Amino acid sequence: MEFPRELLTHLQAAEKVVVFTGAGASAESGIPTFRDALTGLWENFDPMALATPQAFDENPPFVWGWYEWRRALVANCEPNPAHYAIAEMQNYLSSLVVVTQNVDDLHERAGAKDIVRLHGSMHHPYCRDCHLPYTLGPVTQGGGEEVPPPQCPQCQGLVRPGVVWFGESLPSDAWERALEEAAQCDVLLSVGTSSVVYPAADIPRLAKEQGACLVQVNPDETGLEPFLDFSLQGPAGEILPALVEAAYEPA
Ligand code: BV8
Ligand code: ZN
Repeated sequence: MEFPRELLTHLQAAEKVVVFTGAGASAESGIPTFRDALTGLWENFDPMALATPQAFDENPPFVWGWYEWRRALVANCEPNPAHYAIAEMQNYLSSLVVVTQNVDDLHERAGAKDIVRLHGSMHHPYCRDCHLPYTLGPVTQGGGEEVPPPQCPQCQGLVRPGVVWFGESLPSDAWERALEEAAQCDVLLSVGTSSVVYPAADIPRLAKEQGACLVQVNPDETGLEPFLDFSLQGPAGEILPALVEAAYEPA
């Protein structure tokens, strides 16, 4: 796979790289993205009807069951070559920060060390009432049925998924860190995101405005096109390993 010489030079000269990822980074692991027509999780559910605090309050077992279904799916998936290539890049840079919108644990499982989670994690639920973190047991059900959420051992409140729902603000520490890293990076790789969910979708643009080289890895076009320095069209699982090799491990 060929890459523009200028892009390779940017990556070789870079000290700090931010890899900004969305659902597409996990697609080749077998995890449906939110919007891809055939596999989108939301294909079968109304996203605004599920990924909101209102939905959980209205029907806790239905929403908790959806997250347990997803957790079972993720538990049975493996990181894909995109996740491993991102972790590999760490060896060649003084700083590589993964800023992810995803709530799966595939970046960790592939060895990424510095991860900023803008939308939380499906693996770290907490009590809706007293916010006590809750430790999940091994995932049991994968059938997509309703599952009553656990009760908080401290206040008997309902345990909720540890993700940021629509209408909820992002964790301030993660958001502040993401802004800081976007402002300081030499290159930002936007991987597998349709760039339509805010405020996360502002991160690549902010990096560009502060002088970073902005690269997109996505088979499709996204809202980011007008701001890109380089657009690498194709699946991240193929492009990223080739890019890391071309930039850092030339034959
Ligand atoms: C906030 C966690 C305010 C949960 C997620 C109108 C009504 C209501 C709200 C809004 C509105 N207009 C704007 C808003 C704000 C809203 C928003 O942006 N809505 C959008 C839909 C318009 N944002 C919010 O509500 C945010 N909070 O604004 O708070 C506030 C402020 C102060 C105080 C109080 C409140 C919170 C948003 C977070 C929502 N939670 N996830 C869960 O996961 O269940 S978002 C969820 O969807 C994901 O986390 C992800 O971020 C997003 C999906 O986006 P992508 O990751 O980009 O995935 P997508 O499927 O879209 O695209 C996949 C891409 O991959 C595609 O481009 C595809 O081509 C590509 N691809 C496919 N295969 C591959 C590939 N790429 C590479 N390789 C491949 N192989
Ligand atoms: Zn509680």
